[in-house]
Amino acid sequence: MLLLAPLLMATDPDPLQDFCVADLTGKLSVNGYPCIQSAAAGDEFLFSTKIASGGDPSANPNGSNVTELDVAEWPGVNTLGVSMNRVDFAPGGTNPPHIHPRATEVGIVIRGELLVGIIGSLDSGNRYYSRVVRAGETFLIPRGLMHFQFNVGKEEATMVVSFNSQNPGIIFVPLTLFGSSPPIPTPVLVKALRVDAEVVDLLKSKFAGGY
Ligand SMILES: *[C@@H]1O[C@H](CO)[C@@H](O)[C@H](O)[C@H]1NC(C)=O
Ligand SMILES: CC(=O)N[C@H]1CO[C@H](CO)[C@@H](O)[C@@H]1O
Repeated sequence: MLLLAPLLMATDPDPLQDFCVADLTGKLSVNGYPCIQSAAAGDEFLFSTKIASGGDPSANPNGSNVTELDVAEWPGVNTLGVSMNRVDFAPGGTNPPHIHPRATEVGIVIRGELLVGIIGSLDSGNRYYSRVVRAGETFLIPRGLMHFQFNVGKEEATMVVSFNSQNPGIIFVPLTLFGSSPPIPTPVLVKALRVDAEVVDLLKSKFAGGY
């Protein structure tokens, strides 16, 4: 038992070198990607301009556009337990209710005003926490809690968020329920959501092609 204990308590090991720039062509292992040769890891892996500008938030039905900066976009974060995203919002646009299964998120609104909503687990009585967050103000999303952002301003809005994971992952709740592949059987959703099959089928039709 004593010999097993350290294994059971193991978490991500501390980095053993200054950095381990991801070799994205390498085979993914438990704690990220293998490192490229350190001689090939130059300054460019410690700096990025990817979120200096954002995407067009009007190009899709949800009215928001995410510019990702996780390990796939920024190989330098490999094994360091951090990453970032920038999200741009059209007026009335939303980053739909979603969950990051592997990370806590901290964010700052850099222009405009966003309604940020977070729903606690049943431990909190399913509590809805929310506030309108304005330019310069920050918010915190504990790991695993469902949350959303919604642009309540008249202009475009932008936020920049950071995660304590190089690969936080994302579970979009509407897409998960109604757009999984293959789909969740309709009788399950009829029972769980307490609505008729027509309602479930209508919702499924909205997400059949993804988001
Ligand atoms: C985000 O914006 C870029 C252009 O800036 C566009 O090419 C891309 O399709 C947009 N993404 C989505 C999901 O709307
Ligand atoms: C932030 C967000 O939810 N973006 C999604 C909006 O819709 C497009 C597709 O239309 C998705 O790819 C984005 O992830």
